[in-house]
Amino acid sequence: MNSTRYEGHNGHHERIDFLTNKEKVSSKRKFGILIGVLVAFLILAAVAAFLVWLFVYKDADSEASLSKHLGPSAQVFSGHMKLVDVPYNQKLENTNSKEFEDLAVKLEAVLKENYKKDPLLEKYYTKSVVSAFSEGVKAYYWSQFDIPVEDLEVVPEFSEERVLETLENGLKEQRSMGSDSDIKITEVTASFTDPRMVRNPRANECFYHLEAEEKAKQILSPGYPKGYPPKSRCQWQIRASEDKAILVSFPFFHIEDDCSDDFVSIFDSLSPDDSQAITEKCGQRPPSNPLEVTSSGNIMLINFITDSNVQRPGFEAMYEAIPMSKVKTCGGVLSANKGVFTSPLHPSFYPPAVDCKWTIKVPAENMVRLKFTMFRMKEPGVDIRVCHKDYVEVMGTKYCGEMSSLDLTSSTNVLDVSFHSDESYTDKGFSATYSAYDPANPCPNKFACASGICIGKELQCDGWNDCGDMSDEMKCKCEKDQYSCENGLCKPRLWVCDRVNDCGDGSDEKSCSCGVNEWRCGDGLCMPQDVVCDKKVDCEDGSDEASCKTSPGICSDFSFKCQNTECVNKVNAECDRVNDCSDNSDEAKCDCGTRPYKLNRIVGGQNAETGEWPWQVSLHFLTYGHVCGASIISEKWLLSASHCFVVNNSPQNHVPSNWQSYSGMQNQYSQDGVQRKAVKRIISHPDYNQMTFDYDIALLELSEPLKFTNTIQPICLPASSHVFPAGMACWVTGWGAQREGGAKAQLLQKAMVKIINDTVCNMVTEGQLTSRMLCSGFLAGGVDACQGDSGGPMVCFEESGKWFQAGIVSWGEGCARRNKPGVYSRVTKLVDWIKTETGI
Ligand code: 4AZ
Repeated sequence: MNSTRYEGHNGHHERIDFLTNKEKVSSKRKFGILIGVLVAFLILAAVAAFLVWLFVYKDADSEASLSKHLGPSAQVFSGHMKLVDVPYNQKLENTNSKEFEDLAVKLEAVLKENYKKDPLLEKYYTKSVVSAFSEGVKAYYWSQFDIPVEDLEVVPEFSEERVLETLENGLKEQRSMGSDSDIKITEVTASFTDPRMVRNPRANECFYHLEAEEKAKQILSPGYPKGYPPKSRCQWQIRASEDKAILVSFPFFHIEDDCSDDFVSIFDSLSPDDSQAITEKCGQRPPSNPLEVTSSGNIMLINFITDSNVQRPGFEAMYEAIPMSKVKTCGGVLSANKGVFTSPLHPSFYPPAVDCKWTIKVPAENMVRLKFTMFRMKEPGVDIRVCHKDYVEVMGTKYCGEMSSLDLTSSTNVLDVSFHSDESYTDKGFSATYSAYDPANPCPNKFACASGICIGKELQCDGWNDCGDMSDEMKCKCEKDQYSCENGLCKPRLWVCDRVNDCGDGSDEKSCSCGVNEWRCGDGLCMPQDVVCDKKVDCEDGSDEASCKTSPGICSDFSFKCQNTECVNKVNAECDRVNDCSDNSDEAKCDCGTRPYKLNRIVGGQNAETGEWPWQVSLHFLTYGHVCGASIISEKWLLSASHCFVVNNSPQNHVPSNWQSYSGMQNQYSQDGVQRKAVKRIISHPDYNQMTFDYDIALLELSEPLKFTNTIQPICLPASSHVFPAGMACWVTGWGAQREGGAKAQLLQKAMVKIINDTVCNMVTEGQLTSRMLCSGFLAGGVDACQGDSGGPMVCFEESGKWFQAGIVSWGEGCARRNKPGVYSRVTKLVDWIKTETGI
């Protein structure tokens, strides 16, 4: 084959004649290979074409007319135009009618003409579609522009303002010069719109034209309740007769948690026009907080958009026509001595575009006390200091956003309260109570706080801030058992030198230094100086031995013990990012106590943020739902309280299969990011005492390991030598009752509690404290763990940048009572048992 080449023009038969036998065989094989390669290539091309079809074309919007055009650079604007001199004809509501077609074509031409006047818009303009008409005569439209990827830098110039300005200029021109078109437009809106929300008016798939009537009718999301399909694009256009508004309520609502993936958006228009959006919602709503929205006119548009990832059950909605008077009538004169008033339709969302004014008029010699018991007027992009959109105005101040309470008092006997809602985004609004009071005697038989509220007389000068503004604790003459703070407050003597700044000016903690030859223990007690570093623990918290410079290898109870039996005489040496042990065992197993999520630093209220306490676990028992808390200490082990599992007359509590653990949970009604694991084994501490709650600790082994994520992480266990000093601020978390005897919380709650010194703790618990317990909270009451928080963690942040678990919620007398702090199992005293049982 080397030297023989065929150079003639004949077919390959000729060539074969020149070949040897061996070459003949090899040539046949080559021909076979060539055919094989060709076939393989064809198959590959077919597969590639199929994949392109599957991912590019099939995945795009199913409406063929749009999917061809909406590339990554498609920019869509939607809005409405108000027409004059066009008689409204019911047939315009039928998108298949000739009337619809004729008028739509004319308007689409007008839009095109207008865009042509701006070279930038003309360049990228693709098309305009009139999607609906409504009484008034309003035409709803959308316009699409396609910007090639290479021109994307010009996008900043290509703005909503530019589109609107072009359309408005078109209107002005038409007005001043007259136009050949027989259509006059008096008003136009245009706002940037998510391309997924625009529809061809004649598309059938998941597109509904509905008529609201007095009798409520139902809407279901596709696939409800089994689950909506991926990439759903649904739209419901709802109309009512001209004198009616539309009320839509959602008895069931559960879609994905992230609104950038799946969402329901509702408009006070037939266009998905952001300037007329009522609301956009995602996630799951409990039955106690249903979504209920109202239109300001007789039209409404609901959009349902989903991505291809997570699918949830969807929603059920009811729509009905309600009298316009119910929506538009509000405000008035309130002349009773007390009363209640609310934003329109509260607790449903108030309608867009309403203004109300209430004038509260009480007898001439009286004044008005006004209390908002619920206040929620939140809107995207609003600065709550300015409240330029929806607001309540009282005595010249505008209020908006979300407030847990707002108390106001008038300066005369008349108080005006105004409510304003603009065209876009509404919320639940407010509920307020008012009452008349006599300024000469504002609180008959009660104490009047500076804020105007009244409290029981016995609460004045008792050391507790009952008014909330301290006014009940000012100018007090202190009793014998009270300490007189420098700022004039009186505090129980018990609180002096407890390392908690009870006075607020630090005076109760200032003169706590001990004598010249004395050492002050962590709990405030004074000891002779020579107890320090005598290798004997004299202070209860070990502070006299904790920071001693002893020769390496010499150990005290408060030294950190390295794996190689060396001792480190340094407070809290473990996981502090400094290698103290020669075998570095103090920095081993330190993948714990951190939270991956960047959290919003400005947190109001007590609801925890997602990922804020990633070691928190909810334990569900049989069909009771949440019963106890727990914490993650490794992939397979949870830490909780024994009293959750050892219950008199209830052997069921000790059966592992009766429990389910939920990690990564924040909302009891939402499973997003949650890992549910069955419990394989429950190990209660053998010395747990049901009478005294001593050794109230249990370990749960999971049936399969957790996968750590942004919202699921283990907490650090402290070494037995770890010191959590009195006064240290720590956090307790759980879904327990929000007040004594109250209901369990739906959202994870957090509370800051301070470690209380053992002497005080033992006193206030009337001697019930054992060395396996510690107190945390506030002797003043008000902040505490409660029923349902049991087993959950109390954690403290160390300078090393890690969170350590100091306690397990165990018991207490009631919840948040004065002088009755929460009692926790002391983890440092039980950590050796934890390590022995789990091997972690
Ligand atoms: C309980 O019943 C409980 N105030 C837990 C904690 C506290 C009280 C009761 C502390 O699980």
